Amino acid sequence: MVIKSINLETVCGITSTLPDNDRPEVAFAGKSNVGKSSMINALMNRKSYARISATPGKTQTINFYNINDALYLVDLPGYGYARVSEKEKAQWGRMIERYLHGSSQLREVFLLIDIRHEPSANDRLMYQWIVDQGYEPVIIATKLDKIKRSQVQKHVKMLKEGLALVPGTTVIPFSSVTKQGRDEIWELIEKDCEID
Ligand SMILES: Nc1nc2c(ncn2[C@@H]2O[C@H](COP(=O)(O)OP(=O)(O)OP(=O)(O)O)[C@@H](O)[C@H]2O)c(=O)[nH]1
Ligand SMILES: [Mg+2]
Repeated sequence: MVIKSINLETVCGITSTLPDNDRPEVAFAGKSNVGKSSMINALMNRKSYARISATPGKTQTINFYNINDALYLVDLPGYGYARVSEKEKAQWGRMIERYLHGSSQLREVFLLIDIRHEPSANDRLMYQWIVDQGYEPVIIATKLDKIKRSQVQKHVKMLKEGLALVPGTTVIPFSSVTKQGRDEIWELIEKDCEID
């Protein structure tokens, strides 16, 4: 994908009305701090257009990035952020649910999991829930640069088993640091959004 223009077009808080976009959308879900915003920056060839932070819970809104007026990359708030009240967590859960359930333009959901660690109970719930909504999530194994090359297959297997993935599910190891996996992810997005 040749990036000609990017624009953070819509930012939705807990009580916002979600946009009724007329271009395809792809969304990025995953635990807080897993690297969603970093990945969106890498896809857009930007260092810090999407705000990132070493402290979990950076993205607390649903952010719609308009790419080339052709599609939207949708940055979702992370789950499992400990310093948020139960009430707020529940509100966010409902907001994400409302988006995934209600968007008429959502073509693909990417679920990001840190390649280093066993998926958590929340990761499993999120995966199952996306599947239950009728999507076939693509799994992005993030922070690939943090493990040795010789360990990659073992970690991908751990991830597949830990999430109990539907056989045939695509898993793409990815690093925002080295950009490994970037082209493959764009290819999938272009296919899902029917862009050539
Ligand atoms: N080494 C390495 N660090 C990464 C990578 N991706 C993200 N990080 C770091 O992980 C931290 C969290 O990244 P974010 O992109 O803000 O994570 P997020 O999933 O958007 O987090 P929330 O907005 O809190 O849900 C930052 O310190 C990033 O620099 C990666 O591929 N490799
Ligand atoms: Mg973020």
